[in-house]
Amino acid sequence: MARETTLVLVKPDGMQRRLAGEIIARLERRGLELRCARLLKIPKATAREHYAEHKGKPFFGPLVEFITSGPVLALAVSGESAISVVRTMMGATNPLDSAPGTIRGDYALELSENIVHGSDSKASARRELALFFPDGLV
Ligand code: IDP
Ligand code: MG
Repeated sequence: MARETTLVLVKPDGMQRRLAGEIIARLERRGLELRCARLLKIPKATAREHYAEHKGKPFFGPLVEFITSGPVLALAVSGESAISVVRTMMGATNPLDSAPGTIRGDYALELSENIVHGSDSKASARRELALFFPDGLV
């Protein structure tokens, strides 16, 4: 058990559906702390880097197109075991498998439009936070 910081993105579909406030409220009510926030349209190069682990997969191109299709809200979120706690709150990657009560399980039906991103490990969190908050604020 340790205090961690993780990257959460409210993806373009979440922003378009005005779910940013709901997602922030869930994170805060859980006891997590917002450390930094940025509303931005992700540059293509940043998106490719962010999703580098998926390079070569058939959905990589559409994924980069989608994540750069509109503004996202990037959040640095801290708390006890924040990385896994946020992943559990998000629900399974495919919303058809996400449990009710999770963000994806409550608000999504499509794998490619699943509302939120959350870092999946300490190494990913470090790498992704540096991509979205490069000024050393986090
Ligand atoms: P995660 O967002 O739960 O960490 P990843 O496997 O890292 O899931 O995939 C990144 C994103 O790519 C997913 O959130 C989802 O939107 C999309 N994705 C994952 N697998 C597929 C697929 O097989 N087809 C289309 N989109 C996918
Ligand atoms: Mg992932």
